[in-house]
Amino acid sequence: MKAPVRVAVTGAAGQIGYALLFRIAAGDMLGPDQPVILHLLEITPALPALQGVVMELNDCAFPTLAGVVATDDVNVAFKDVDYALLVGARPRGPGMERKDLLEANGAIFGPQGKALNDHAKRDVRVLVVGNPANTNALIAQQNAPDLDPKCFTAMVRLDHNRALSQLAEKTGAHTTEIKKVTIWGNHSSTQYPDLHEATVKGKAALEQVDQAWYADTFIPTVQQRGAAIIKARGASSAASAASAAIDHMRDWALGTAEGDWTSMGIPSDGSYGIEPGVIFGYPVTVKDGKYAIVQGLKINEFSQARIDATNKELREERAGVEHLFAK
Ligand code: NAX
Repeated sequence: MKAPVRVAVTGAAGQIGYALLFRIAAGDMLGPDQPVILHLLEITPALPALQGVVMELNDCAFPTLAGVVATDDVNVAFKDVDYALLVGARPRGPGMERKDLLEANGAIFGPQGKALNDHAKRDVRVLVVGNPANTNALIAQQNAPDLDPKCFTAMVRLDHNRALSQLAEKTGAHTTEIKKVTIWGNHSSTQYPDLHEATVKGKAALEQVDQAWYADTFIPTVQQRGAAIIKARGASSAASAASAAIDHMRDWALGTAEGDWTSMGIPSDGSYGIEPGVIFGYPVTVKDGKYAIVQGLKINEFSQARIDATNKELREERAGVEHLFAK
């Protein structure tokens, strides 16, 4: 067994938290030889419920669970952490405007960014799941001036996995036989699930499905999948979101498979014409713990229009939260 690492999870008593913690503790995220100490953050009224979750975690007697810290103090939660999964967020209430939602989340992710800045390991890997995930990640990043901006990422992996699942169902393949799917841009309905480079059983995906299915069924189905789950289940995606968070962190820590890539929301660096300043879904490979944007892909007119639309939305979200950035 390796020495334990510290993994913070916020919103730990929520529904994603309940699906996530047991898998992290069981070794699904960092491997069966990597013990973890969980740092669980909740708001004060949720601490009794969190205590119940801690009791259950202990009752699992996981070989890879080396300790649990449960707290409502963000400075304790992020002390010396190697990984931070920021799940807890303010949901959109009835009649709440987008502006109010961004503002309410700024009050959460600004202080959390600062606490990471002050207390986390210098190479902390941060994944923001709480919505609006890309812009919440940007707020946290902009309040952590002493950390490498590349420490901050947002989750588009659930969208990526949903795209794999839709394409697998359509082509009769297994998701493991599909490579090189990309989610560009925002984790929202403007995201662009791109199949131009994707292969199914080694052959171009877009030669195996017709363009009408791609444009009129596949893309909107992936974009609207979150709403479809809410309609069916009466609650938003939880187990699948937790599973995607595990996938994102595992690939970031342990690397992507040879000959494939994944999608991560990461700070834009000018690649594919996306100027720095937003957290953007890109195709990435990971090696030795560092992610890199897949370069040199040809972007046709169809793709460019969709990448532009999701970029525009992220720039608008950014404009709404710039006043929350540390000077
Ligand atoms: P829940 O409402 O079940 O849980 C959220 C938890 O966060 C609650 O227990 C709450 O007490 C806690 N919390 C609130 N403010 C906090 C703070 N300042 N510090 C610590 N904890 C805090 O929501 P859940 O279904 O678990 O979803 C969590 C977030 O994930 C939501 O913002 C949701 O929109 C988002 N999602 C993101 C997805 C993605 O792909 N990026 C997909 C799934 C999900 O919709």
